[in-house]
Amino acid sequence: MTKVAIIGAGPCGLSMMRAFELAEKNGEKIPEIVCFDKQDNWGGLWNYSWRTGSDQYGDPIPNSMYRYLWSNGPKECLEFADYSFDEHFGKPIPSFPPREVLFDYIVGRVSKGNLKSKIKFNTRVINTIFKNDKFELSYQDKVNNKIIKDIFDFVVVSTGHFSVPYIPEYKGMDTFPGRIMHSHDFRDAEEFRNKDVIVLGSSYSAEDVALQCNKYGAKSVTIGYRHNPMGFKWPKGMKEVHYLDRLEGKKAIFKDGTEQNADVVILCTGYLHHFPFLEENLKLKTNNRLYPPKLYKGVVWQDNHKLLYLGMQDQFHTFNMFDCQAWYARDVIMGKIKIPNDKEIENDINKWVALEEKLENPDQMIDFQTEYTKELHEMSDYPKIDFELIRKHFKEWEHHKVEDILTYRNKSFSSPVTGSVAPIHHTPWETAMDDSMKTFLNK
Ligand code: FAD
Ligand code: NA7
Repeated sequence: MTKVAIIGAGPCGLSMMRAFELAEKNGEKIPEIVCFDKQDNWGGLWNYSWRTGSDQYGDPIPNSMYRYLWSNGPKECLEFADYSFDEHFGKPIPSFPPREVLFDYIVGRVSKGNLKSKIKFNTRVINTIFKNDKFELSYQDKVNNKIIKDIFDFVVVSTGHFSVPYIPEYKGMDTFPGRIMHSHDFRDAEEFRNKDVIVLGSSYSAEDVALQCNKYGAKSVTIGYRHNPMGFKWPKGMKEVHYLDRLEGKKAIFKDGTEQNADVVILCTGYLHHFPFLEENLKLKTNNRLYPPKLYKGVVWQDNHKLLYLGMQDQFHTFNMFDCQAWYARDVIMGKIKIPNDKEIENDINKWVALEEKLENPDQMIDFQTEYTKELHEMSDYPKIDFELIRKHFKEWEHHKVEDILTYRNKSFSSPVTGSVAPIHHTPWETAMDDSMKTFLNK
């Protein structure tokens, strides 16, 4: 019997398991599945952990999410086609839920059957080699500190790529008297109340960590961008300046001459695609981009079609794109989709990479990833979902952010699955200090 290893039980790994589960429900004979996760629960990054550094077994913590994290895009854009928010919560809920609510939704879909029994928790895959047309996986049972080996026909890598921080160095860091940390280790903005905070970076983490610090009472927040400023209308107490030149004692000195007192520097400088558990010729090597090369249809490893990667793209689309990838991967594994010859694969990858390299603004990037997801969607029986509406929502969301970065999370969107319109949340995001599911759902 064909045997499949799924490495990681975050949203991508769970999409993969769900795809097989539905095929089985349809009467198809599915392969044997073993899923591994190094955490003690499923949900990936959405499974919040207070821990930073390494866990009780000495293994690096994958979690990068923090307290008071609210969805950074409309939930309607990530809705599962086969399991709507209305179905899970029994009523329409607002468009920008906090982390706990999304965690509940993700695991709700997979909790009804027996999928959890197929996951080995607290189990870290440490090595994968390909020989004699099979994969030999070595994994560590962390609790009992045992190394075990097993053989698989296919490997699905769904380990995420926002867990291993990229940490640049700036002049003066070695003598800075305050705290220097990466957003990977950021957990609670309360820590920075009355502090002068420097945030470096200009993407999602920089934006959200900076806003969080401001919301929870930092004295000042100064964002240092490298290439392009985010350019939002920042509220009182926040500013965005060009690139940190150096730290001198407690002073941060920027390229544009700005000098700012600093208690803490938070590096929101992104993450590394890091696969220490794969042999060299199986490793995807890429920066964070919308179309990493060497992945046919963004999923199948060009040099070995029995190795599949999920969710390795930079992301506008998330959960339903992961689903489209997983449904496609399932059909490749089950032989329902045939992979073309090497030349066609190369041409297809090159076509997407060339298109990606021409993208100039967020609207074009949204179009690009929507087209990619739609193409995948058409290749499997993933249920109907309105990607044109999702495209429209993403563009509207981008424009809401430009209008006012403090209020974009107070808006409402309609579901691409059920058509229902989200109610406006009872408390505007700027003043909603409690992010618990109970408070979010119950008022
Ligand atoms: P992950 O969620 O990272 O899950 C990977 C899993 O693999 C983990 O459980 C990990 O333990 C396991 N694993 C890793 N290595 C091994 C190994 N060697 N052996 C066994 N198991 C292993 N997306 C949104 O849609 N909306 C948001 O608001 C949003 N906010 C975000 C905020 C932050 C701070 C970050 C970092 C990301 C955010 N994202 C958001 C994007 C997020 O990456 C995706 O939503 C999603 O979690 C990706 O799923 P994944 O399964 O690919 O990876
Ligand atoms: P991203 O989106 O990969 O962004 C990384 C950012 O880091 C980006 O703005 C880079 O700026 C910046 N960067 C990288 N190196 C440096 C140095 N040396 N100095 C200053 N800035 C630097 O990662 P995020 O953590 O923001 O987002 C990851 C996920 O978390 C995302 O999917 C969200 O949903 C939440 P550049 O543009 O290259 O100048």
